[in-house]
Amino acid sequence: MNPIEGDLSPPAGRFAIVAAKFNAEIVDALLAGALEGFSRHGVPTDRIDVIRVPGAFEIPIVAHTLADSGKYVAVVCLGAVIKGDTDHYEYVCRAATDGISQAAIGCGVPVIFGVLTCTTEQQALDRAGGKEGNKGFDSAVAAIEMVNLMKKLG
Ligand code: INI
Repeated sequence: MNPIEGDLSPPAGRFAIVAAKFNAEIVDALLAGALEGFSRHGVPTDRIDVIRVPGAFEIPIVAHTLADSGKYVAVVCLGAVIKGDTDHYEYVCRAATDGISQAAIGCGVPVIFGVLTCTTEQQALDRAGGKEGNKGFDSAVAAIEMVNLMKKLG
């Protein structure tokens, strides 16, 4: 067997982060985690562009545009969708998940899903620097791993 995987060595190139403004307190914590994840793995802040969008629903079109631009080696998507009293949550989650995965597949550039989909605000806080870690940090690490993997596969 010859396992092929991406390592966490610092890749060259620019990264983009698309971050929703909705549930800003949580997404800002994810963003801080992502920047920390990049910097700890040798990607400085001046090689990262941060683009803010109104909500998770708007992430896919911007992620697709960025991934397609040829300017970035990977795009990290950050958002927090929290269940309310209606089924609105389901539609926003579906649009974000489907759209983000389509952007990655359609552009051939890693587009990382760092969108929390939670039943309660506490679950989201726990995953945005709380007791369950920081999904933004994990997303930055996944982006680096995927860039290095795609390089090996190419
Ligand atoms: N956007 C989010 O990012 N998180 C949410 O929890 C959310 N809820 O629950 O409504 C949300 N809605 C806004 C949506 O993403 C769009 O910005 C809006 O519908 C305009 O298209």
